[in-house]
Amino acid sequence: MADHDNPSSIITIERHILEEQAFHPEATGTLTNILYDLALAGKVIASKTTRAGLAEILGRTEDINVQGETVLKLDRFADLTVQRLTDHTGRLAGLASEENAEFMPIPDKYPMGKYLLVFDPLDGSSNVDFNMPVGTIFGVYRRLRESGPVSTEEFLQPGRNLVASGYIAYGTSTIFVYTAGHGVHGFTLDPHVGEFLLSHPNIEIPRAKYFSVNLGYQMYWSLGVQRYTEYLQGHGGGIKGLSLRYIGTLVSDFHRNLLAGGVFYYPADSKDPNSPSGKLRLLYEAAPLAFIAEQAGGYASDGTGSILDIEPTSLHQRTPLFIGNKELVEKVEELIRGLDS
Ligand code: AFP
Repeated sequence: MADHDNPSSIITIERHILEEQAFHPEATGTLTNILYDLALAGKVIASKTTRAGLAEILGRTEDINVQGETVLKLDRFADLTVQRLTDHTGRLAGLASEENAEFMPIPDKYPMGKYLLVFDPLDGSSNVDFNMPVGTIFGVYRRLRESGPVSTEEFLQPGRNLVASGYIAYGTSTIFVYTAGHGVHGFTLDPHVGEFLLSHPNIEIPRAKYFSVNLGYQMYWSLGVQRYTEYLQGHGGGIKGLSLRYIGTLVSDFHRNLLAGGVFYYPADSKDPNSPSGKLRLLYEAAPLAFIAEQAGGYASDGTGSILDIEPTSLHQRTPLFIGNKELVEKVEELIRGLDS
């Protein structure tokens, strides 16, 4: 951890992202600025989440989003904040958000850039009512065509194509974690200074301490996933000593396991016949976090192979997700191969 009482050890997010740019001599600074725009969006959203219990913003709207869920005002605020802070800069060619059925092209009055942004503006929003942590997840792709109007197909890129991804966790403090392919770095928002300061350089997942899953759905899982859960609980020669922690906000569960070691999973289940692949979205949640996991020495799988290799077929595609320490995620692949195929 950095010593923020000593000015010479303070590294702001702007400085860090700029220094990362040195890894890419051909870089124009556009990606750097997109990340900085997202950090600003994180600050604005954090200013609302910390006041959620007080402000009029808390409460449900009449609307139902594309996932069939009630949209909270805070979701809409976060969605619009990311759009407003990124759509006019000439850096992006389009945005796709979990909250909108179709992708959002850049308005005609603004210049078009060469990057695409995918994001989940407020992950875990059903936790807002209970003063629990929430987060924003994002991924940045290069667009596939040099020019012309953007199409949905350009967003349907495998996670391997991500040039950067990250999340902002709004918890006891606000933390911005990102990778641009050279390690994973975390920054904590200093509310007095109003800036994200480097607090977690070069994050690597340590030995596993936790497993995180909604055990309430156990009866709906395949045999392989049931055995895996027993393995994590130490039964029949399984791994001993893991603790169970589950918040129900993917960003927060992932962030804890990234720093402390562990595996999070949301498997396929038979609970809802309309959603056989579980609940999580490939584009907005699984792929961006999978890139971070791999950069931190971990791994993310859908139970059969890497999340990063999945070619999406639709914007709101769902996927089973197992993410965290590599050997723990590989173990579920082995059990699913042996018991479910
Ligand atoms: P909400 O945004 O509707 O709260 O969903 C959060 C989420 O997509 C993800 O952040 C959690 O890990 C997961 O759902 C929790 O789902 P369960 O409530 O089914 O366990």
